Amino acid sequence: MSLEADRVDPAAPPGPSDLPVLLERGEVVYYPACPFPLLDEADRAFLLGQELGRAAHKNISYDPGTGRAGGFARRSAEQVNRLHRLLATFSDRATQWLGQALPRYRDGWRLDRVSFRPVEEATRVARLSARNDLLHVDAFPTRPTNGWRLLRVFVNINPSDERVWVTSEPFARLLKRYGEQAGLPGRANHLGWASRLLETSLRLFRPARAARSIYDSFMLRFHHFLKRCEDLQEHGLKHVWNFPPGSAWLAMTDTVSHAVLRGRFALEHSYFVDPETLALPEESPAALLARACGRPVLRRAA
Ligand SMILES: O=C(O)CCC(=O)C(=O)O
Ligand SMILES: [Fe+2]
Repeated sequence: MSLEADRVDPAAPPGPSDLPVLLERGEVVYYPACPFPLLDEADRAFLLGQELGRAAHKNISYDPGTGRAGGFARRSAEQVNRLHRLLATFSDRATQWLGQALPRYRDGWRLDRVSFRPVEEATRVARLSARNDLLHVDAFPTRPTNGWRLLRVFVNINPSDERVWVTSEPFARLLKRYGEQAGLPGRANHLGWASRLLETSLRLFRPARAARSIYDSFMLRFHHFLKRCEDLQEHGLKHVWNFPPGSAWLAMTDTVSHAVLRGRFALEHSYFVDPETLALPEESPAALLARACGRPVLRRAA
């Protein structure tokens, strides 16, 4: 790998008017100190002591919409309540700060999940499409967005160790380079038999759930394609980020290609950003994809 090792940029973070443009263009915005109040020492120690419930879980997760948490090993009612309370507090504080930092998105966004990532990334074992140490842009298999953007805030709560990311080029350039190979919508056979079978069975077993939009199917296919793409993984441009303990960073992860190489104990919150509120709607992945394949890719609102 041709790693271009670099320390994170210590420059002052951008303000509310520049931030949307940077994020939508695929920059990672870094905060040397988390810009909202974090947990106190006792709560952090409690959180660092939590374990995953079963091997199937990648992370401990919390849904601020339903108040439900999952993925952790249950020990007592008191522990479960405390974990809920901590994750809900993290969600409130992150969301409050983000609303001030990004007023443009605040009224339209939908809160997705909070996750706590207790597992060391350097030694995690997962099937290829679930591996986060390979460069990719995000597409959540269980939560198609129909063009809503993925905005995520990460905080490294490890008391002593950095979390290490690699980023590469943004979606716009990856689409130009690899879109055809990944299978642009509308091209013959863009869906392999396995994807067609999956789509059909999803519809059979969950008739109430709308089929994925063309956009969502492509984003998922592109996510898998990039992880398998030797050209990108081996020869792509790489920027290494060392996020120190206590730091935070923001990114639109459907645009910035990224991978996590090392670190444990991160907190994360995802948001779905309404495409109507974007600063650069013409540069969104959905608009770029529609232009690349010459057809609409989103489902119209009913
Ligand atoms: O855990 C991280 O630092 C990022 C992993 C990742 O790529 C993801 O959650 O989509
Ligand atoms: Fe990711």
